[in-house]
Amino acid sequence: MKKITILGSTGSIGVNALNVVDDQRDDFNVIGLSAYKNSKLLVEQVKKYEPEFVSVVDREAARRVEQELLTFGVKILKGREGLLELSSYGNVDLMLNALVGSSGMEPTINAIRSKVDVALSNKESLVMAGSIITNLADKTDVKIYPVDSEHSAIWQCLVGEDTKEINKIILTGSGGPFRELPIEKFNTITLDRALNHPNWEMGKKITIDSATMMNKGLEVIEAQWLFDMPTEKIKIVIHPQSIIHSMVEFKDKSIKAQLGLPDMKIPIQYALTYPSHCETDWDELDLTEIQSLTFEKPDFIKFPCMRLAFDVLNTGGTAPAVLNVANEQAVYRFLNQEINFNEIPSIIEMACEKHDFVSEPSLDDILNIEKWSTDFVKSYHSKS
Ligand code: MN3
Repeated sequence: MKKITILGSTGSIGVNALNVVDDQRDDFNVIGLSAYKNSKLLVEQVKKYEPEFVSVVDREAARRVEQELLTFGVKILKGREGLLELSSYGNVDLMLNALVGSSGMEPTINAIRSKVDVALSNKESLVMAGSIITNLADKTDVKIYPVDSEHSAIWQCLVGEDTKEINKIILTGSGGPFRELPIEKFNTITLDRALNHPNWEMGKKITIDSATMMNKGLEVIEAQWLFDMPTEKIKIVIHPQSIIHSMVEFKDKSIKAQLGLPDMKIPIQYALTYPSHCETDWDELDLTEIQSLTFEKPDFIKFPCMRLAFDVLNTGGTAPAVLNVANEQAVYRFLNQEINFNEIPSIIEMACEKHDFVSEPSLDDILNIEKWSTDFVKSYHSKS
């Protein structure tokens, strides 16, 4: 039985992961769960999976959870410190990090320090601190298993291969809801339209990241660290049907691709059960029904967030962390309807230009830059 902790168990990835656990109930023992503030769902999960620990970041929600679970033998860890404590707990085999945003970085580092393998859905961890995390994982011999569907696809394509023979990695992306919208109309984009993704059901932050295409940019950075690839060997191809989840081209120009219906349960389960592909009763992909798979070049003019991601990757140091935090804060402001869609990339670009660059940042440098970038975006006055 694999002992697992799931951070962000009440979010979209966390809920899907528990569905996977339901299907493979004899293989997993859930030791820890964590939520930000969804106390109702967390209490249900605790009653069902009987973990030893839960962490609740929001204090008010933590009190509610405590009251509901008075007679339950579960230790409740509160606040941000509680989350950091849960992620440092070493007596588990695998921690799924399904937290949203830069708050997921320290928990990833904690798990690796405690020699716990990480199934990583929180791509922001690697965007913020890719060098620190990959060095630490090497030193402690901890494995990082990708959960992001594109990276899971690449990982599956690389089973049995020599990574020195990779010619390039081809990340596919659906293009989001505004792929066909002319650039002149981008100033009319409303929150509702941006929250309406054509193929994937996801949380709000990543749905907006998909609309701006920053999600693909973050994934380029994530791929660089996961697969130790130089920037010039990572390409983006737009593939609106989201059936091919990514590809690897080898030196002989042979290309391997991984296909499947756009359902996050597939990459989640592979990360939890690797190297096995376990039996499921999920829907099958019928290519005769899909009929055609199409591909386009990415549009870096319409979607400047993708260009910014390649820029910070080339700059290195603290630049990707600034991009990540500025993006996150800008997305929250867009979700609060305080700024318009076009302002997201401009704010990020300003933050990247203005920050005090550090070329080989320590964890403290990154935490300082996180604070600076947050303040920078919060103090921005919208022009709309
Ligand atoms: Mn993805």
